[in-house]
Amino acid sequence: MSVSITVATTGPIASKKDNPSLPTQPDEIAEEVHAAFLAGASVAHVHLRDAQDRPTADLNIARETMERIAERCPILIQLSTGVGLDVSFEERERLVELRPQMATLNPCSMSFGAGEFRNPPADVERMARRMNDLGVKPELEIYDTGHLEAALRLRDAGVLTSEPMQFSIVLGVRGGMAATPANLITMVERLPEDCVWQVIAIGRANLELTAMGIALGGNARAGLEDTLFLRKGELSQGNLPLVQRAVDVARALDRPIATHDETAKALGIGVPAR
Ligand code: KMH
Ligand code: ZN
Repeated sequence: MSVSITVATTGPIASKKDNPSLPTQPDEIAEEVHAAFLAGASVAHVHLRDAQDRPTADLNIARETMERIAERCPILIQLSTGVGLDVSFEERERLVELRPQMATLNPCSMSFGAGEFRNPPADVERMARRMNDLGVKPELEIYDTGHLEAALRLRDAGVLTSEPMQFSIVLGVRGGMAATPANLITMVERLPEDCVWQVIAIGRANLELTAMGIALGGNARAGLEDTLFLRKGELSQGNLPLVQRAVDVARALDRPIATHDETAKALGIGVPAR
């Protein structure tokens, strides 16, 4: 089974002070996504920043970023609806109106570092229904064991109808599950049959848990959103080294890298007409 690699170039938290190679502006993001695509990434997980590099759900910036990516390569675009902790849910949910092929859906509220990540049940349900209506594939971000049950309840209630379900098991956010092999295995054992899943390993355990996810049959995510470092004390010079590393791990484990059309097919979504 091939591995679909997602590049997560930017995220909501880090700044260029933390890693000067962090892409924040549409052209910078598109350049990094293109390099990742050429290295094997088939999905781009996209966070937007305004001109001052603050997280934003501005639709013009989103449109411009999507266009800049699309003119470079046919990678599948997954807009983050997490956006950033200081952006209201109402602004965040409007991003799905741009009809990216995919968008994240964070099913529960939680503490997130020193902040609060607000995803109230009624709002989540409304966004899930809208994603269904617009044909935007949800990627369910699972930060704790109960988040999986919340997602499955939405499926059982007929709110989430897209098959196969697509999950990210997020490990290492302060406020969510710790980044440990035991937590990963517990979550993998509890996933529903026939779903698509990947590990999002935040911070120091990024390499080990990404490799474990691939070894266990999952997809992989790589990029500066999840770790700014290639190894202790060594900043990654952009997203490419992290993507290349995930590709190398997958190949070492004898799992070929999925093209963007193979990924689209596995997810049951249309290939971009570009
Ligand atoms: N950085 C992630 C753990 C999303 O993109 O929807 C949180 C996040 C959510 O950024
Ligand atoms: Zn994100």
